[in-house]
Amino acid sequence: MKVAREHYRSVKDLPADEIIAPGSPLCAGCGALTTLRLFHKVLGGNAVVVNAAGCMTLMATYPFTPLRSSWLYTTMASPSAGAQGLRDALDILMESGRLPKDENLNVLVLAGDGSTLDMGLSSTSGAIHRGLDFWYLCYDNEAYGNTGFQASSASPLNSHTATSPLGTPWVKKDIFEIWRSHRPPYVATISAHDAVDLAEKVERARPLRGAKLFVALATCPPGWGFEPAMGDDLAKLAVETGIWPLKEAVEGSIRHTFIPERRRPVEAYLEPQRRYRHLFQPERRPEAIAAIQEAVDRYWDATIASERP
Ligand SMILES: Cc1ncc(C[n+]2csc(CCOP(=O)(O)OP(=O)(O)O)c2C)c(N)n1
Ligand code: SF4
Repeated sequence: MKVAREHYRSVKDLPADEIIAPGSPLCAGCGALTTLRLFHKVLGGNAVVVNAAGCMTLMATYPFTPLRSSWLYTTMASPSAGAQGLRDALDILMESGRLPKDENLNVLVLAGDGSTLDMGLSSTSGAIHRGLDFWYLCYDNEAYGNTGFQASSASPLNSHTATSPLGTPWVKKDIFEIWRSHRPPYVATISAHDAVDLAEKVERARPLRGAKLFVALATCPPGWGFEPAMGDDLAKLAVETGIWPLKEAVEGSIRHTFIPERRRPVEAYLEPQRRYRHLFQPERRPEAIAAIQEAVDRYWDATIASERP
């Protein structure tokens, strides 16, 4: 079940304008880059990106950049503090008449899960609490990608990372709920696989003043261990197995924008990825696979009970 589309009926309705030119130093098949490309074209070029150190930082290595918008680089812990400085500066310039109001910019934080869920959480918590008017796009590749794929608190249960070679023993932190508990106007999960859902969410958030979070599952060929051409298949499987729910919370009230009618077994998503190979080889570990399936089933049982009429 999909919610009714309000702004875009199909991908053909998305803006044709590209804010990011082809060619970048990122890996072939980088899901984070596809997400940023889609997100930015819907948001529009009138934005300044505040980027926490991570893979996306390679997009702005002077003097080369594929971006048409402006860019501020910050430490991993401080993109939301950087966003506050930029928002204040833009507001002061407009109030004093030095910046025409129609040249106002959207302030967009762009950060990985390591920055978002771990190092930068404190400054972001403060920014949401202060009601800072900004956009936040977290590309969640489920580890510290840029430095060799070490575990972050977004790394999923039983997944291999450089620092959890036998499988991550912890459950992924729920950044959607952490943000929601701060009562910002808008929080959403998105997937580059469903560009129309992504675009619809940007439009629903656009009129809202305050902090607006978008968390995207970002397929990562070298970190997850798959051929770059398979990226969209995996993103689709993440949604169809129910591992990556598509949802939003407007002023705190949650709804799922897609409820899979018949969820595929999680194995369909896990098995093609090298980071889960130890669950299938040299011998199958049914209890570890079942733990992942049970968590997904529990989530959807509760969701369906609360959201289905
Ligand atoms: C305080 C601090 N520790 C370590 C680093 C080194 N470092 C640069 S990028 C990066 C990984 C960032 O991970 P994430 O935020 O998940 O983004 P990704 O690399 O996956 O794009 C690290 C650890 C740093 N810049 N700052
Ligand atoms: S390591 Fe992963 S997130 Fe980083 S650029 Fe490569 S594909 Fe993208």
